[in-house]
Amino acid sequence: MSETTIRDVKARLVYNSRGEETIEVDVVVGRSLGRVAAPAGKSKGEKEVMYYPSGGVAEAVRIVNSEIADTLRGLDASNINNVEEVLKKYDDTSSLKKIGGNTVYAISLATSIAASNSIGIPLYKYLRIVDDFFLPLPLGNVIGGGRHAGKGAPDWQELLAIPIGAPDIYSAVRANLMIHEYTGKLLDRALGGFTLGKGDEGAYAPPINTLKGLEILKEAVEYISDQLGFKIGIGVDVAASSLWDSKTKSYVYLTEGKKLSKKEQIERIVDWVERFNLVYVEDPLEENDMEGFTELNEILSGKTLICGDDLIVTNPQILREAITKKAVTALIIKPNQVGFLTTAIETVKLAHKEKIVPVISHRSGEPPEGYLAQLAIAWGGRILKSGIMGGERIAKANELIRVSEEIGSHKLARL
Ligand code: 2PG
Ligand code: MG
Repeated sequence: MSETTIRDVKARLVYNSRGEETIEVDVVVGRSLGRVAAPAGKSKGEKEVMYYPSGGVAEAVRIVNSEIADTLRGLDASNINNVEEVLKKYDDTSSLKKIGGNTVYAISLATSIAASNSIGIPLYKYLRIVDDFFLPLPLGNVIGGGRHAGKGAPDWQELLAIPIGAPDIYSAVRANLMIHEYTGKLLDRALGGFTLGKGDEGAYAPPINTLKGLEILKEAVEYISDQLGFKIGIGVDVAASSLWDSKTKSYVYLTEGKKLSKKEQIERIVDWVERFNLVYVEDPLEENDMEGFTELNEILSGKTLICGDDLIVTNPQILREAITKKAVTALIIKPNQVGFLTTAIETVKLAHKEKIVPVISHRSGEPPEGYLAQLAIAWGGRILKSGIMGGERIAKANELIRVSEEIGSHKLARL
């Protein structure tokens, strides 16, 4: 047995930050353990793989323990392709409906973690695809709504802060936390009392519309930016597929009692990008409207990052199409949208080659671990979208701080 031989694989059912069932996989390599629980989205892209087989998490756990584990035992964990080949043989469907994308993700990543532990190097070095390491800029939700909150919260899913001028990772993380805290005070003042209630990703979920939310966030960002003495940007995830009504072909704003046509939606995005100096706009249009993305990208050219999440779902073929159509300047990387770690890596490499900014991202239902930060560093993600508040979000920021001790806290990405 070599030091990277897989000795054991075991799956179990645990829970994510939203209290939903999820799969957790243990992989033992030599004397080392890799343990990964999968995340889950609520505003999911139509073209994402299926998370689980029809019997849900329990069936996925049974399949791993009784049909997959034996075949994986004895394989070399340092050859991730061989491990993923076994999973591809078991499930050759493009949607991964037999085994589930979350099952594949948890096995692939747990294997890599166990292998990196057994040979004694950190995960970000083990999975590296870049020559030079830098820390991603943390992008975090301050105010939110959409599918991540209840009725009355903003229609746009995420109003975000990104400390683009921070001199080091400590100031970057602190800036986001200070903005979050100060925004709570501003909301309390604006609403004449606010419960400080939060949505799925730790962003405040106040009873206000998106425009009011952006005004309050702008005030908070300017105040904290002045205090800290560096530039902080505002970003948004519109998650426009959640607003889209295919019957009336309109974007429905429940909080405002309004429906916008595609043209009006584009006008609103352009207006608010200018008014609030937005540096990052994710999914401004619904996921099947790549032409709309192209149109918007042309109008806003260079003014802001246009990022595709539900549009591209970490899929290299769709990214290729988006590049040809000049639809985006950034894309979200969520490995469980495609299941296989190697597919996510292929997508990131393509993004680098075509100068598209990779944004490594959490999901709204997360496990309370920090691995995602290591993936962002390994893959040269210029942005890590991982929220601000809540144990499962802080875990990623803390991991950035830990790794910064090795690669230098000043080595922060620039947009
Ligand atoms: C998104 C994500 C994460 P979900 O839309 O970008 O913020 O949400 O995980 O629900 O898809
Ligand atoms: Mg999104």
